Amino acid sequence: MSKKIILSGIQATGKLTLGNYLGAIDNWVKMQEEYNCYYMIANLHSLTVRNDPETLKNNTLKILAIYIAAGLDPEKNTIFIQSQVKEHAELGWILDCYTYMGELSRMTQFKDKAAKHADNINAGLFTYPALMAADILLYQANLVPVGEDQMQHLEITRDIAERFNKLYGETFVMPEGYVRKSSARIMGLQDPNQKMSKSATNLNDVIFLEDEPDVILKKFKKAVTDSENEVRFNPETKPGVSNLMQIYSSITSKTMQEIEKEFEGHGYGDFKTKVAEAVIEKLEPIQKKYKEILDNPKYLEEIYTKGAESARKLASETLNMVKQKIGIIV
Ligand code: ATP
Ligand code: LTN
Repeated sequence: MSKKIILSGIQATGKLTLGNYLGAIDNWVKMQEEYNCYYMIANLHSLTVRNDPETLKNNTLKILAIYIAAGLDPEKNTIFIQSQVKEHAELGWILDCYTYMGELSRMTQFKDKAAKHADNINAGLFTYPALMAADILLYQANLVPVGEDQMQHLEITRDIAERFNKLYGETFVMPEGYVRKSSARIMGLQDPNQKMSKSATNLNDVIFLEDEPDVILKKFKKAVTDSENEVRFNPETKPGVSNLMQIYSSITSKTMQEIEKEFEGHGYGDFKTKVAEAVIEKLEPIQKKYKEILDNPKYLEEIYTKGAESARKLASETLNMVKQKIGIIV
């Protein structure tokens, strides 16, 4: 039996965070043996906010370097840059025409980003989910590993696919979202009621994958907790401590009970240091490899060139089928 297909991606806007790593990349690494995986850098999606051109280019390559440094094997996976496979933009347009304004206006990501960038609520920000649906459907993906915040986009993708299949007969495979429970939503260290996000304004809220060990330790030490001084899991009443436990758990694979036991009778100071140390230890080899890879732009170019070639094969097959069905001359 042929392997199931996975597709996922990360926008090339800003520096990657511990949330991106635990919520997305680390899961991808675990899936690469079992599935036929397509992992992309969503640089077209990045255009929905304003970027400095040079920074966008650098961020695209940095994310690629992180993918490899974190353990994605370019021999086993198809790793590519979205814009290099033109079929994404083309199917994106087609799917725009099968997506309703009403559906798009319900998207919480759109509402959040529109509030954050009130001076630039562009049409691309609004139709973002149709392009994301194209990313997924082009590869007939069965499974899409993402953080919990992306599940609404998965649902709209399924709605679009189903609508299209009803109109034109079986065309797209129905994708399922896949969220790993332990790291579904890593929260900010300063505001544990908001997800940890690349575009946060308070830098102490976020652990960036590039942060030096002393910076990581400092940020964890400053993390917001509560006045109980008891390491106990309860996201409702103890969001700060629970978030730190979540991070510790997804790195060490310990259960919440095991963590509660480990820190019974210890204060928060000790706990925070242990969480920081676990994160530092996990990130150190990744950071080392990341620096080496970034120093070798030729290697990166080889990877994305080969990835795009391989991605194009499946993408163009799907796009041609779609065009034939809707009456666009191929
Ligand atoms: P932005 O802040 O610019 O919206 P982001 O940090 O949310 O960016 P995305 O590119 O939107 O990053 O997300 C890439 C992947 O990382 C998605 O699968 C998303 O669900 C996951 N992810 C992002 N932040 C978190 C988080 N805090 N916890 C778990 N998963 C996350
Ligand atoms: N919208 C996603 C990034 C993204 C994506 C995709 C994720 C773009 N295309 C396709 C999975 C599948 C986000 O994380 N903000």
